[in-house]
Amino acid sequence: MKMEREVVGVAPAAPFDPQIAREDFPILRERVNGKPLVYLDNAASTQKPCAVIETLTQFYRHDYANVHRGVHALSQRATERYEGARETVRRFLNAPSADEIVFLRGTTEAINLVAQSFARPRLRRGDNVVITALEHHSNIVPWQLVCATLGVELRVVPVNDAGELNLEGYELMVGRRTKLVALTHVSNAIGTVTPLRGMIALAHERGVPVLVDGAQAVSHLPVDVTELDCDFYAFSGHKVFGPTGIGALYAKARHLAAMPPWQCGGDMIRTVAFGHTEFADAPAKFEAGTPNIAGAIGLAAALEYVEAAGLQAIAAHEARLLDYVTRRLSAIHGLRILGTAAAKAGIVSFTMQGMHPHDIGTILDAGGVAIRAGHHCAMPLMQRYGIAGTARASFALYNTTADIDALVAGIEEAKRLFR
Ligand code: C6P
Repeated sequence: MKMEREVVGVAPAAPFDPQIAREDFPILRERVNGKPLVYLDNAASTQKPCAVIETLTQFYRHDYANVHRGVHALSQRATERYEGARETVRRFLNAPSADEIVFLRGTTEAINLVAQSFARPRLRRGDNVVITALEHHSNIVPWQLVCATLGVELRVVPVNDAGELNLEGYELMVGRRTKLVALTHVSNAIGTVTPLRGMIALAHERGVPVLVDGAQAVSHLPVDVTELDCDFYAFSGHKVFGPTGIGALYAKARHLAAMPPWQCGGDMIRTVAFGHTEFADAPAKFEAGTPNIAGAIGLAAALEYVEAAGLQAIAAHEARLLDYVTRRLSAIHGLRILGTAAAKAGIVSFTMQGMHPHDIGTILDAGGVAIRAGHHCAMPLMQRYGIAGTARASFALYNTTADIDALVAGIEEAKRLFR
């Protein structure tokens, strides 16, 4: 089968005004080192709109209690809001059922759950798991751990210099003994958007389930798990304007039904006796203990905020920012952009001749510009390019071309200091 490269189609959308969005984020009015904050570290974590901050405050002030336990009014209210949040996540991902949404701490915990509960019992010596060279450590190390203990091969789809996956290599790698494909939707380190549809279809033709790491996609692109037909989709709330410590795993119902629980305790059982325990159905089976109730409710507020802004409009706005930053940075002598894939989300990674990425980050910070510098928890990808790390600017709906001008001015200042 020949796979077409998917170029991310951004449908024309109503013009999006980042200035209006900025009003919703109080932290953007902060000054840092005496300068107005320019926040370009959204891939690490996004800032929170009033809608989320106020939802959390309102919940703790008026509705807070533990969930699924009490007959009293507050517990019922909290339970309704928590389960309502699950329905919001379902709608956001267009999953068939809210029972297919498991609340977890984030992407990392979601991938570890799939590795331990789905993959481990199915893997036999001589099998393989396929990942890609673009992965974050969270989508490498959990697989390494299960593969190493079971004598399973970890196969890695390579990337070309532009940061695009080698799809011919992928076709050859997914074989008779492949038990799972795990790949990122958007690379956190260089911004590549992977051609998911074709890759999932190919894996499915060969009977192989697919996990998608959606940590960097959900705040940038519309995600439809039904259309993608992925088996698992993981994301973190804090990267989509929600609280930290909350995220979700979408998993097809039949997989969840077949997976044993990974952590055990309260709320995930039907009956317990000393001789035998009967587990609850999914998703409760995977949510042992008191969950992050406020986190889930705050996440739902964040997703509603994003839905109201419109992901098509956000994607179109960020595409314009990416275009602008790429043009501005390309004009800087001695600057190298890492990742020039045809399909990219709002992330730009770069190095500067004669300068360590940390120095770039420190000088930019002095000017109030927040970026991330380092390996971005993607050390194998850095090794692929023969570098230790990059400076990375990553965008969200509230960023403007003025933010990019401040970034460029900071880089020029760094060049001047290092001359
Ligand atoms: N990337 C970054 O600065 P958690 O920590 O579980 O919320 O997300 C982990 C994770 C998994 N996959 C991808 C593609 C990611 O980008 C991240 C987090 C941050 O790029 C922090 S290292």
